[in-house]
Amino acid sequence: MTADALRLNSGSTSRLWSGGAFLVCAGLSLAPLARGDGMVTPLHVTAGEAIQNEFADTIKGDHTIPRDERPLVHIMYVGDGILPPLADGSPQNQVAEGGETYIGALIAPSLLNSGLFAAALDDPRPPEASALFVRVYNDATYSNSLFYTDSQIMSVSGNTDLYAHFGPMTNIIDIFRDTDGDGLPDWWEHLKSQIGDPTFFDPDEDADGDGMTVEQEYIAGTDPLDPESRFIFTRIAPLYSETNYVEHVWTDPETEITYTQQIYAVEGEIISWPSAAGRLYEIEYTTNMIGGEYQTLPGAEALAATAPTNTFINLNVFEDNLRLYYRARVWKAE
Ligand SMILES: [Ca+2]
Ligand SMILES: [Ca+2]
Ligand SMILES: [Ca+2]
Repeated sequence: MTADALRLNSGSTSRLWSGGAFLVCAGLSLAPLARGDGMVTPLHVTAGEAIQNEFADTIKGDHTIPRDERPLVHIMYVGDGILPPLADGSPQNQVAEGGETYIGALIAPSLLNSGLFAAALDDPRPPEASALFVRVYNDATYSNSLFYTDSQIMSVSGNTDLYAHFGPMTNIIDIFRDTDGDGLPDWWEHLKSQIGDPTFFDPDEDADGDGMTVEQEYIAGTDPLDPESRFIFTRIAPLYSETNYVEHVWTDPETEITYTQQIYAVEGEIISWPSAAGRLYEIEYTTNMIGGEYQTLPGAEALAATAPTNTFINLNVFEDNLRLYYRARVWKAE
């Protein structure tokens, strides 16, 4: 395969599929979350007050039941905002390393039923200025929980311990309500409107002028008010062999200096795009962008999100000098 074999036509424009999928090219880069660098002092995260359940009763860490059967606590990174749990209760925000604990954990036995917990996030400790929050479920597993409560946002600063203060319990089913019936759940409109309006958006409008409607941005997990946030390939680059190369040697006739150059073979192609939790992706290719049939790229079916970026290495071998055009499809995992 030559370097030419997999070149993408970077002049292509967006193409929409039913269900919110399109052909994409061009550049947007999202930096992955930085991790702690060398700090090993544990970060203590503690409940600032007793946590109450949906009936305003204290959630207890009953010492008569095993630790992991007490109500679940997640300490999570804020990232793009405090996102509600998915329909199965699983978190959309990233849980910090060591950030899963239980009510009554790491506190004195006399405090087990006080509705408190403490957690120690050890190495890799969240880096300075990370934004964290705590979610407490009303059961020992998120899949069994019907309610949850989130703390306020806390910023990691030096070796200062963090104290979480909580709002009221929220019914997990309620957050999927769609008051205006436009297909965009209230929680998403509330979060993305930036003004807390649960009926803010028209799903067919392109509110930020980036070529994607609000509904498409909802499906792709991009920001409907940020034109830089859209579903595009952020990287398409050759993957060079580390061992397989052709060596060219020549001598400059004037200086009589001999040069050696290794030209490494292209073994595949690196394809990256911005991704969001709870989405699945598929990459298709064609050799003829004008009216050609797209086929699924072998190995690139129903790829789970590794937010904020997914990368697929295409190692499929095609004929030499065959130019491929890609498009990606995204849908929400059920
Ligand atoms: Ca709605
Ligand atoms: Ca848009
Ligand atoms: Ca956008």
